[in-house]
Amino acid sequence: MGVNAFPRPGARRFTGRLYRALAAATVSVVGVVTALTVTQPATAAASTLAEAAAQHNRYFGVAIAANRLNDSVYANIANREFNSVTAENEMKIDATEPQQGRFDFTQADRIFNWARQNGKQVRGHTLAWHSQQPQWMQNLGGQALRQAMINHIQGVMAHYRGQIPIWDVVNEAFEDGNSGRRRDSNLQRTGDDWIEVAFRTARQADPSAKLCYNDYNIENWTWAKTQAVYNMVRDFKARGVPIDCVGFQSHFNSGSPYNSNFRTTLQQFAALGVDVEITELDIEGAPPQTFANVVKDCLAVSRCTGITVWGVRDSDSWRSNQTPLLFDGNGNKKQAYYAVLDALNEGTDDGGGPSNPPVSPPPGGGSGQIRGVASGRCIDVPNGNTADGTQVQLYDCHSGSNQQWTYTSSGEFRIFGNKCLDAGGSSNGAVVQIYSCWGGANQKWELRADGTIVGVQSGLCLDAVGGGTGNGTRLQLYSCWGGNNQKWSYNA
Ligand code: 9MR
Repeated sequence: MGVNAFPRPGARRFTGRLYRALAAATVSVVGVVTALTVTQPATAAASTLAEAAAQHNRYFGVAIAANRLNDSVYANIANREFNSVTAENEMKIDATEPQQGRFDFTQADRIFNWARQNGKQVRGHTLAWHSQQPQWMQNLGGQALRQAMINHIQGVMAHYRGQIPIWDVVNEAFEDGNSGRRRDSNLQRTGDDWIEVAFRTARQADPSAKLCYNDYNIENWTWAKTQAVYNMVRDFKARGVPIDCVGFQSHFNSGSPYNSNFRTTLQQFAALGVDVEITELDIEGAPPQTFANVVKDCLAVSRCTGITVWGVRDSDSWRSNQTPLLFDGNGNKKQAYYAVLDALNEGTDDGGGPSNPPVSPPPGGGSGQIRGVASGRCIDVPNGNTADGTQVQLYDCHSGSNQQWTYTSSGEFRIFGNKCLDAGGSSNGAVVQIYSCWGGANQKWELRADGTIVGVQSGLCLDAVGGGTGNGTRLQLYSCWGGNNQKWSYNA
């Protein structure tokens, strides 16, 4: 049982902004202080989103509206910064088949050709959807609608066969809220199997295309909708229904906020054997840190193949009043842009991976202590009390069973056999206690490479209250901020 502290974060990396600041500082004192040296990064930081993402073999894309391509500010930014393009509306059903059996690719081709001329990949969006159906389709039902859906998929994919490498085949087929059910729609009423029929049809229509299911409100691992889509994908993989990828739209706002368990979601889906993509990213108010977190989540998951933001400038957004994008209405780079660029450049300077990936000690690898970095003390169940609701504390490390925790393959910390480290809430200050194990997300924890232990339900860090280090200090959940009272080593 050798002590096995989490890997230390690597040597401080110069992120783009820090590097720029240091470089500027050097210039301002040149000739005065000659001893000051700045270590040059091995690889120069990339200066556009596409280049920075390409260093990780990811694409960085944007939703494009055909009627804005004549706006030179818009087109210049789109061309300079992005290497993947999604048609915001032009490849949808109402645009491509306005009358039954009569396809029209005028607007779709404007975007496709612009992307082609500028060397960009196109993500196809979207073939089967309850929304933006032309009137004739809205009026159909039953077998006629099922056949119309099949014809539509075949017609659109035939036009772009071999030329659009990724398609959103089915969009938004699940209900919001806690039901975990399919969304009611005319397509759903043709029978539960409509989704798999769509995927099988798409595979036949263009065997070279990667086929995605795309949805929103499936980013938070604890949400019923997320679990429902996960179960569908698992079932499809088990039964051989052709599905290659899941698109997480990632329209984050106050009603659907980003949660750091997004990384868990991406990992869990990827573990089913599909790629994952962030397909329509925008965030209310464009908080730089949240944008950076989303980027880091994608970089932490090897099957996360790319990120698309849903528009160029705030003024182009479907939610322009929320100013949720990376460029302001004048086309200036926002703080969120620099946060994204820095997050993409981080970890490439020294050839290293993402800065704070989860680590997984071998499950079933025995029990061990969880020792606080600030305190040197261990997480302890007071007096070996096995009652549900007993709050844990810091205490001098010893070999007693009330400090022996087993990290399981499902992410629990077990003690006394069937008790789990349990969060008694999901916001700052929530108590941390032991409770009978029941499989809940409040009993699951992610170990991060920087030594933090993050609650899967809350996305918050396991924290010694008030930065306390003494015997008897209680533990709680608290926003992760990098302090040593939130860092731990686990020696199982
Ligand atoms: O951004 C699109 C907006 O211009 C359209 O009016 C709207 C119509 O439904 O669709 C928007 O794009 C949606 C995307 O196709 C699917 N996910 C949600 C997007 C935002 O509504």
